[in-house]
Amino acid sequence: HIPASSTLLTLSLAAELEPKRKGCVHKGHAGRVMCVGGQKGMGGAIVLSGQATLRSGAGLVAVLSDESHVPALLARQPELMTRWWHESETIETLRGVLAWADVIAIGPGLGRSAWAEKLFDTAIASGRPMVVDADALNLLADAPKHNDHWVLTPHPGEAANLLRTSVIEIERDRFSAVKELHKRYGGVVVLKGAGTIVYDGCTLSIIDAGNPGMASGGMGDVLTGVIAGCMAQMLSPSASANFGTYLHSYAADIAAQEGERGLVASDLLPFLGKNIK
Ligand code: NPW
Ligand code: AMP
Ligand code: MG
Repeated sequence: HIPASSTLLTLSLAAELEPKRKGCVHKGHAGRVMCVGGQKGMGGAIVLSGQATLRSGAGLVAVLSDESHVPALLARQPELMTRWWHESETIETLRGVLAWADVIAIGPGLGRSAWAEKLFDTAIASGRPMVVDADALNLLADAPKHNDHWVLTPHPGEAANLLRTSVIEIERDRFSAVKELHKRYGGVVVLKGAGTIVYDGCTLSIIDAGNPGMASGGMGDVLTGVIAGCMAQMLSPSASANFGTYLHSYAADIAAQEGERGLVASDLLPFLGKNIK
């Protein structure tokens, strides 16, 4: 059942949240985002997040990943900057790398190794606004924390892990699940899947866009970047989660106009810059 207090986030409501670019803006004003993730074998996930962050309007984007991914990343998107950190280096060095960012997006392809844990703990300690996704959500489930400055983007599997329950229980009552996630972990929660919902502790939005073609690998990694790109442009975590989630589905609907079959996450990238208004 749909709670009476929920809002259907339609095209016209999303357009009101759309970030505006001033004529005199420069790249430093449009925000610096560090996308953190991509253990060996998972480089594609964090490349997609980095590309989506750029395409949603952030001024400068860096990807902090396994060093082995740098050549592929630069070949794919030379506008991205590259960073890496080895476990043999100090946490002080890592702090310095992360200090560059206005916003951190963490989790896609991150894994759950000791390297991943150090990246996650140091990102949290930086106090920066964050988008927390994928493996970073699983690390959060292992050591729960509450924070008002993050956006959490679980799919039902990650939500079940965060609430120590099953995917079936999450899907049985998604509205209660998103509220419980907010209560336990704080911030703004985007519960993904067919019928994505966003809860900021006050308003519960149902995203009125998206299609089944989105059920393919890498789609959530793009969403992480879109929300981080919105946060970098000075949207609040709530506005970033609502507008970013709508924009992601809106781009997917345009990309699927000729058919949903075979839609892949990178197909969304050219449409993330399209004005909604
Ligand atoms: P079941 O049992 O299949 O029905 P995982 P992941 C459930 C990276 N990637 N509705 C699902 O349920 C990511 O960034 C890298 C219902 C299962 O229990 C992560 O770091 C790519 N249930 C890492 O891989 C491209 C749903 O969740 C569990 C659901 C693992 O992420 C791919 C599976 O979740 C990927 O993005 C839904 N809508 N969605 C790359 N190119 O480098 C999920 N579930 O084990 O966290 O697996 O989401 O693939
Ligand atoms: P992830 O599982 O992290 O890759 O995220 C998948 C993304 O695709 C999320 O934004 C989901 O909401 C979206 N998605 C997956 N399946 C569907 C579907 N059947 N209808 C609409 N959106 C979907
Ligand atoms: Mg994902």
